[in-house]
Amino acid sequence: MSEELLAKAKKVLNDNYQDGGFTIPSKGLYPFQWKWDSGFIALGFAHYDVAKAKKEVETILNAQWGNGFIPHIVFHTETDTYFPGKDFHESSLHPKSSKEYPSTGMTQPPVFGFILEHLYRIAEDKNDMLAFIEKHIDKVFNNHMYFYENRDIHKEGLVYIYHNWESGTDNSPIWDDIWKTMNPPEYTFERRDTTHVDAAQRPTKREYDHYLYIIDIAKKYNYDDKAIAEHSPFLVQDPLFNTMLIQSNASLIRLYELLGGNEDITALLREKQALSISGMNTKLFNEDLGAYVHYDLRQGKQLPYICSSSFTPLYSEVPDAIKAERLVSTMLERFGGEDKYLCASFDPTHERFNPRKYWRGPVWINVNWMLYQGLKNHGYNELASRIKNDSIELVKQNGFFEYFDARKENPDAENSGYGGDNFSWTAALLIDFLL
Ligand code: 9WN
Repeated sequence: MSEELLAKAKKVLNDNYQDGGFTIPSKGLYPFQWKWDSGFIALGFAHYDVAKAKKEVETILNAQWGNGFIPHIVFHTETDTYFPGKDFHESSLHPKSSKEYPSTGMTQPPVFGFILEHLYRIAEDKNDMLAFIEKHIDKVFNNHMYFYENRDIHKEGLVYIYHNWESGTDNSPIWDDIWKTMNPPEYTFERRDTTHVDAAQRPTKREYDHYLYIIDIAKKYNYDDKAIAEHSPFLVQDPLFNTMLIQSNASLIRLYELLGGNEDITALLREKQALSISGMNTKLFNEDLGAYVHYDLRQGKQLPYICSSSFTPLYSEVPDAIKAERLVSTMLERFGGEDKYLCASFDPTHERFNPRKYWRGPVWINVNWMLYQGLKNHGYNELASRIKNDSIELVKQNGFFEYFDARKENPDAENSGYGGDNFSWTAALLIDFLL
């Protein structure tokens, strides 16, 4: 059975691979290369087609800007089946943007440090992979320095995101509190996503108005980081984003050590790492909730909600044994009932939970993969296995969807897989789970 599932997963990835040397997340819905998707996709390919794994990473890193920034979408091809496309984003407004590759002017979570380390773990020919890593590692390091130099405005080791799309968790109920502080104009535009997917599973039109308005403000300042930090109505320190930076820092340090030399770089990374870990624990941990939460820099306060991002610091050295235990009990108490698959993207006990809508409740395989790694690293093997088995089960029963209903008994639909079908990271990470 798992052989069959594995073969299907490989087919999804192979079918989504494009001639330009990158993989789309899902046909129709997402026709370009996305940043964090491409990291997870490379991990899947690494198990059976190393050349494609390397190409995926190489292609996105080629689109890096002169200041180290790596964009969230790279528009390698022309198509108007996605909105907003390159004409809306206009990355050329930024003086250091790539001249060759049009992109968005926002980013996504920093995956590539730990992805490079996983590629090395999986590779049979370690020397060959090390040579690949040596060629690309400085780009990833420069990307981390971009974050620390431009987005850590209080020099506390925590970097900000200025758009909900930067978080990767686009319409999380966490952002509802921020939308209340804004009153964007009513944009006129043609939605494309809802021509591919049931509108009940996607963000609302009004939410899109907010998304577009923040981009318009960033564009007004030519995507200048300082101006964005000053003027963006959305400015948040996200526990998932910062965890991924920290976990990627740790991988970079180990890889640089493996390569030898580079003492200045590793010393700098260690210094940043210590600051970031302490920032996470002092500013983003919420004692009452027993979880990490988002911090709204605009309003100067924590956003006191628990979502799957709240547990992802387990995928790093951020929580000590006591905090790790706290996280696990919060997860089990609120998200872990016997009637549920782990791990819902938003607190199932909260009124804002919606089991079918995107990041407002459904289970996502990439977050599950990070939680699995984290739980294992912190010694919670049984819970790690539960998350892994739940992920495999959801895909086996429903197919390679973008997200899944966390309820084991689903009264609303026969199929509990939602959003895009034949979704690349679901396939890629399933391969890693199975092998
Ligand atoms: C906007 C590609 C991306 C993922 C995000 C996911 C979704 C895009 C959209 O798809 O976002 O970036 O148009 O909804 O939320 O995490 O990277 O798979």
